[in-house]
Amino acid sequence: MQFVVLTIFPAMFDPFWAHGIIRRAIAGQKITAATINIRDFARDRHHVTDDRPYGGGSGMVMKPEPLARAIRAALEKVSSGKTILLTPQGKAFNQQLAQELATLDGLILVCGRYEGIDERICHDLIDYEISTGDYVLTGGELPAMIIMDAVTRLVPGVLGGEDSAAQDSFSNGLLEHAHYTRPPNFEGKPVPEVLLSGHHQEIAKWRRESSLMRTLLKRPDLLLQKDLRPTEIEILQKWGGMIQKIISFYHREHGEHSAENED
Ligand code: 4FM
Repeated sequence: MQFVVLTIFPAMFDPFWAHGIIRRAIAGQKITAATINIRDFARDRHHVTDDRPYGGGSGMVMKPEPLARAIRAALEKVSSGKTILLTPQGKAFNQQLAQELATLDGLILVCGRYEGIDERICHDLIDYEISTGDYVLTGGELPAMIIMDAVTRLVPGVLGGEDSAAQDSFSNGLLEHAHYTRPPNFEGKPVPEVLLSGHHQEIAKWRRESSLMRTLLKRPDLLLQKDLRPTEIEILQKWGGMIQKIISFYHREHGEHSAENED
Protein backbone atom coordinates (compact mmCIF):
# COMPACT_ATOMS: atom_id res chain seq x y z
CA MET A 1 0.00 0.00 0.00
CA GLN A 2 1.31 3.43 -0.98
CA PHE A 3 0.01 6.43 0.97
CA VAL A 4 0.52 9.99 -0.27
CA VAL A 5 -0.88 12.85 1.80
CA LEU A 6 -1.51 16.31 0.36
CA THR A 7 -1.41 18.97 3.07
CA ILE A 8 -0.08 22.42 3.89
CA PHE A 9 1.19 20.95 7.21
CA PRO A 10 3.35 17.94 6.23
CA ALA A 11 5.27 18.03 9.55
CA MET A 12 2.09 16.91 11.36
CA PHE A 13 2.66 13.46 9.86
CA ASP A 14 6.28 12.96 11.01
CA PRO A 15 5.36 11.71 14.51
CA PHE A 16 2.54 9.62 13.06
CA TRP A 17 4.93 7.72 10.74
CA ALA A 18 7.49 7.36 13.57
CA HIS A 19 5.60 5.20 16.08
CA GLY A 20 4.26 1.74 16.72
CA ILE A 21 2.75 -0.47 14.06
CA ILE A 22 2.82 2.28 11.40
CA ARG A 23 6.58 2.70 11.87
CA ARG A 24 7.09 -1.09 11.70
CA ALA A 25 4.92 -1.35 8.54
CA ILE A 26 7.08 1.28 6.84
CA ALA A 27 10.35 -0.34 8.01
CA GLY A 28 9.09 -3.74 6.80
CA GLN A 29 8.04 -2.22 3.44
CA LYS A 30 4.40 -3.24 3.86
CA ILE A 31 3.41 0.40 3.26
CA THR A 32 5.10 3.51 1.91
CA ALA A 33 4.32 6.95 3.31
CA ALA A 34 4.95 10.34 1.73
CA THR A 35 3.61 13.87 1.99
CA ILE A 36 3.26 16.50 -0.71
CA ASN A 37 3.15 20.10 0.44
CA ILE A 38 0.33 21.81 -1.46
CA ARG A 39 2.13 25.12 -0.89
CA ASP A 40 4.99 23.93 -3.15
CA PHE A 41 2.54 24.01 -6.07
CA ALA A 42 1.53 27.65 -5.62
CA ARG A 43 3.29 29.77 -8.25
CA ASP A 44 3.01 33.24 -6.72
CA ARG A 45 5.83 34.87 -4.77
CA HIS A 46 4.37 34.03 -1.37
CA HIS A 47 3.07 30.52 -2.22
CA VAL A 48 -0.50 31.44 -1.29
CA THR A 49 -2.95 28.51 -1.04
CA ASP A 50 -6.12 30.38 0.06
CA ASP A 51 -8.33 33.12 -1.30
CA ARG A 52 -11.51 35.04 -0.42
CA PRO A 53 -14.83 33.33 -1.13
CA TYR A 54 -16.94 34.42 -4.11
CA GLY A 55 -20.21 35.77 -2.76
CA GLY A 56 -18.49 37.21 0.29
CA GLY A 57 -18.58 36.12 3.88
CA SER A 58 -15.99 35.33 6.49
CA GLY A 59 -13.25 32.75 6.18
CA MET A 60 -11.05 31.71 3.28
CA VAL A 61 -11.28 29.01 0.62
CA MET A 62 -8.48 26.73 -0.58
CA LYS A 63 -7.47 27.87 -4.08
CA PRO A 64 -8.04 25.29 -6.83
CA GLU A 65 -4.88 25.68 -8.96
CA PRO A 66 -2.15 24.66 -6.45
CA LEU A 67 -4.34 21.84 -5.13
CA ALA A 68 -5.09 20.53 -8.66
CA ARG A 69 -1.38 20.57 -9.55
CA ALA A 70 -0.52 18.79 -6.27
CA ILE A 71 -3.14 16.06 -6.88
CA ARG A 72 -1.88 15.52 -10.46
CA ALA A 73 1.70 15.25 -9.15
CA ALA A 74 0.54 12.65 -6.60
CA LEU A 75 -1.31 10.65 -9.30
CA GLU A 76 1.93 10.47 -11.31
CA LYS A 77 3.79 9.18 -8.24
CA VAL A 78 1.22 6.56 -7.24
CA SER A 79 0.37 4.12 -9.99
CA SER A 80 -3.39 3.36 -9.86
CA GLY A 81 -3.86 5.56 -6.76
CA LYS A 82 -7.35 6.58 -5.66
CA THR A 83 -7.89 10.08 -4.32
CA ILE A 84 -9.76 10.68 -1.06
CA LEU A 85 -10.96 14.04 0.23
CA LEU A 86 -11.48 14.17 4.00
CA THR A 87 -14.61 16.18 4.70
CA PRO A 88 -17.62 16.13 7.06
CA GLN A 89 -19.75 15.91 3.88
CA GLY A 90 -18.20 12.55 2.95
CA LYS A 91 -19.39 8.99 3.34
CA ALA A 92 -19.09 7.75 6.94
CA PHE A 93 -15.84 5.87 7.52
CA ASN A 94 -16.18 2.43 9.09
CA GLN A 95 -14.43 -0.93 9.23
CA GLN A 96 -16.08 -2.13 6.01
CA LEU A 97 -14.80 0.92 4.11
CA ALA A 98 -11.34 0.40 5.67
CA GLN A 99 -11.37 -3.17 4.31
CA GLU A 100 -12.35 -1.92 0.85
CA LEU A 101 -9.56 0.68 0.83
CA ALA A 102 -7.03 -1.90 2.07
CA THR A 103 -7.48 -3.85 -1.20
CA LEU A 104 -6.23 -0.86 -3.26
CA ASP A 105 -2.58 -0.29 -4.25
CA GLY A 106 -2.35 3.41 -3.43
CA LEU A 107 -4.31 6.10 -1.59
CA ILE A 108 -3.89 9.84 -2.09
CA LEU A 109 -5.35 11.63 0.94
CA VAL A 110 -6.29 15.25 0.29
CA CYS A 111 -6.38 17.40 3.44
CA GLY A 112 -8.23 20.68 3.16
CA ARG A 113 -7.75 23.66 5.45
CA TYR A 114 -9.60 26.99 5.88
CA GLU A 115 -13.41 26.99 5.46
CA GLY A 116 -13.39 24.60 2.51
CA ILE A 117 -11.87 23.77 -0.85
CA ASP A 118 -13.07 25.09 -4.20
CA GLU A 119 -16.00 22.88 -5.29
CA ARG A 120 -14.56 22.39 -8.79
CA ILE A 121 -11.70 20.27 -7.40
CA CYS A 122 -14.11 17.57 -6.25
CA HIS A 123 -15.68 16.71 -9.59
CA ASP A 124 -12.72 15.56 -11.67
CA LEU A 125 -9.92 14.92 -9.20
CA ILE A 126 -11.58 13.20 -6.20
CA ASP A 127 -12.63 9.52 -6.21
CA TYR A 128 -13.98 9.27 -2.64
CA GLU A 129 -15.21 11.84 -0.13
CA ILE A 130 -14.92 10.35 3.36
CA SER A 131 -15.92 11.64 6.82
CA THR A 132 -14.51 10.13 10.01
CA GLY A 133 -17.44 11.45 12.09
CA ASP A 134 -20.07 14.14 12.58
CA TYR A 135 -17.91 16.94 13.95
CA VAL A 136 -15.97 19.80 12.37
CA LEU A 137 -12.18 19.91 12.58
CA THR A 138 -9.78 22.61 11.42
CA GLY A 139 -8.42 20.41 8.62
CA GLY A 140 -8.38 16.93 7.11
CA GLU A 141 -5.01 15.90 8.58
CA LEU A 142 -6.30 14.00 11.64
CA PRO A 143 -8.96 12.16 9.59
CA ALA A 144 -6.23 11.24 7.06
CA MET A 145 -4.22 9.67 9.90
CA ILE A 146 -7.32 7.80 11.08
CA ILE A 147 -7.86 6.32 7.61
CA MET A 148 -4.20 5.35 7.22
CA ASP A 149 -4.11 3.83 10.71
CA ALA A 150 -7.22 1.69 10.16
CA VAL A 151 -6.13 0.64 6.64
CA THR A 152 -2.49 -0.14 7.54
CA ARG A 153 -3.39 -2.75 10.15
CA LEU A 154 -5.47 -4.55 7.48
CA VAL A 155 -2.56 -4.76 5.02
CA PRO A 156 -1.38 -8.41 4.89
CA GLY A 157 1.69 -9.04 7.04
CA VAL A 158 1.40 -5.86 9.13
CA LEU A 159 -0.13 -7.48 12.24
CA GLY A 160 1.63 -10.42 13.87
CA GLY A 161 -0.94 -13.23 13.83
CA GLU A 162 -2.51 -13.78 10.41
CA ASP A 163 -6.00 -13.76 11.95
CA SER A 164 -5.58 -10.79 14.35
CA ALA A 165 -7.40 -8.39 11.99
CA ALA A 166 -10.07 -10.98 11.16
CA GLN A 167 -10.91 -11.29 14.89
CA ASP A 168 -11.43 -7.54 15.33
CA SER A 169 -14.50 -5.77 16.56
CA PHE A 170 -16.81 -5.13 13.60
CA SER A 171 -15.27 -7.61 11.15
CA ASN A 172 -17.83 -10.09 12.54
CA GLY A 173 -20.37 -7.35 13.30
CA LEU A 174 -19.81 -7.64 17.07
CA LEU A 175 -17.71 -5.83 19.66
CA GLU A 176 -14.67 -7.64 21.03
CA HIS A 177 -14.95 -9.82 24.13
CA ALA A 178 -13.60 -8.53 27.46
CA HIS A 179 -9.82 -8.81 28.00
CA TYR A 180 -7.88 -9.64 31.17
CA THR A 181 -4.23 -10.00 32.12
CA ARG A 182 -2.34 -10.48 35.42
CA PRO A 183 -2.84 -10.11 38.33
CA PRO A 184 -5.65 -12.69 38.84
CA ASN A 185 -7.24 -10.33 41.38
CA PHE A 186 -7.02 -6.57 40.82
CA GLU A 187 -8.43 -4.31 43.58
CA GLY A 188 -10.89 -6.99 44.64
CA LYS A 189 -12.01 -7.79 41.10
CA PRO A 190 -11.17 -11.35 40.01
CA VAL A 191 -10.56 -12.56 36.45
CA PRO A 192 -13.45 -14.80 35.25
CA GLU A 193 -12.51 -18.30 36.37
CA VAL A 194 -12.98 -19.97 33.00
CA LEU A 195 -10.10 -17.90 31.56
CA LEU A 196 -7.71 -19.45 34.12
CA SER A 197 -9.01 -22.98 33.50
CA GLY A 198 -7.05 -23.80 30.36
CA HIS A 199 -10.17 -25.30 28.73
CA HIS A 200 -9.78 -23.80 25.25
CA GLN A 201 -13.25 -24.80 24.07
CA GLU A 202 -14.90 -23.32 27.19
CA ILE A 203 -12.79 -20.14 26.81
CA ALA A 204 -13.84 -19.76 23.16
CA LYS A 205 -17.50 -20.20 24.18
CA TRP A 206 -17.14 -17.63 27.02
CA ARG A 207 -15.55 -15.14 24.60
CA ARG A 208 -18.38 -15.54 22.07
CA GLU A 209 -20.92 -14.89 24.84
CA SER A 210 -18.91 -11.94 26.20
CA SER A 211 -18.76 -10.47 22.71
CA LEU A 212 -22.52 -10.82 22.20
CA MET A 213 -23.35 -9.47 25.70
CA ARG A 214 -21.12 -6.42 25.27
CA THR A 215 -22.66 -5.68 21.89
CA LEU A 216 -26.19 -5.99 23.28
CA LEU A 217 -25.41 -3.66 26.20
CA LYS A 218 -23.17 -1.08 24.47
CA ARG A 219 -24.17 -1.15 20.80
CA PRO A 220 -27.59 -2.79 20.29
CA ASP A 221 -27.75 -1.02 16.89
CA LEU A 222 -25.01 -3.37 15.65
CA LEU A 223 -27.11 -6.43 16.52
CA LEU A 224 -30.10 -5.02 14.62
CA GLN A 225 -27.90 -4.62 11.51
CA LYS A 226 -26.19 -8.00 11.80
CA ASP A 227 -27.13 -11.23 10.10
CA LEU A 228 -27.11 -13.28 13.35
CA ARG A 229 -25.95 -16.90 13.39
CA PRO A 230 -28.18 -19.66 14.87
CA THR A 231 -25.81 -20.06 17.86
CA GLU A 232 -26.06 -16.31 18.54
CA ILE A 233 -29.87 -16.43 18.36
CA GLU A 234 -29.75 -19.32 20.86
CA ILE A 235 -27.73 -17.26 23.35
CA LEU A 236 -30.00 -14.20 22.94
CA GLN A 237 -33.03 -16.48 23.45
CA LYS A 238 -31.47 -17.86 26.65
CA TRP A 239 -30.98 -14.30 27.99
CA GLY A 240 -34.46 -13.26 26.82
CA GLY A 241 -35.92 -16.23 28.73
CA MET A 242 -33.96 -15.19 31.82
CA ILE A 243 -35.28 -11.59 31.58
CA GLN A 244 -38.86 -12.93 31.10
CA LYS A 245 -38.48 -15.05 34.25
CA ILE A 246 -37.32 -12.04 36.25
CA ILE A 247 -40.31 -9.98 35.03
CA SER A 248 -42.78 -12.81 35.79
CA PHE A 249 -41.32 -13.14 39.28
CA TYR A 250 -41.74 -9.41 39.81
CA HIS A 251 -45.40 -9.59 38.73
CA ARG A 252 -46.09 -12.56 41.03
CA GLU A 253 -44.46 -10.75 43.99
CA HIS A 254 -46.28 -7.45 43.44
CA GLY A 255 -49.61 -8.82 42.19
CA GLU A 256 -50.37 -8.53 38.50
CA HIS A 257 -53.65 -6.62 38.89
CA SER A 258 -52.68 -4.05 41.52
CA ALA A 259 -52.61 -1.07 39.11
CA GLU A 260 -52.95 1.40 42.01
CA ASN A 261 -49.35 0.88 43.23
CA GLU A 262 -47.48 0.53 39.93
CA ASP A 263 -43.72 1.41 39.67
C1 4FM B 1 -12.08 19.63 5.96
C2 4FM B 1 -11.67 21.55 7.30
C3 4FM B 1 -11.80 20.37 4.83
C4 4FM B 1 -11.39 22.28 6.18
C5 4FM B 1 -12.01 20.23 7.21
C6 4FM B 1 -11.47 21.68 4.95
C7 4FM B 1 -13.49 16.00 8.70
C8 4FM B 1 -14.30 15.05 9.33
C9 4FM B 1 -13.35 17.41 9.03
C10 4FM B 1 -12.34 19.51 8.45
N1 4FM B 1 -12.88 15.37 7.71
N2 4FM B 1 -14.14 13.92 8.70
N3 4FM B 1 -15.13 15.24 10.35
N4 4FM B 1 -12.55 18.13 8.22
O1 4FM B 1 -13.93 17.89 9.97
O2 4FM B 1 -13.27 14.12 7.71
CL1 4FM B 1 -11.13 22.58 3.52
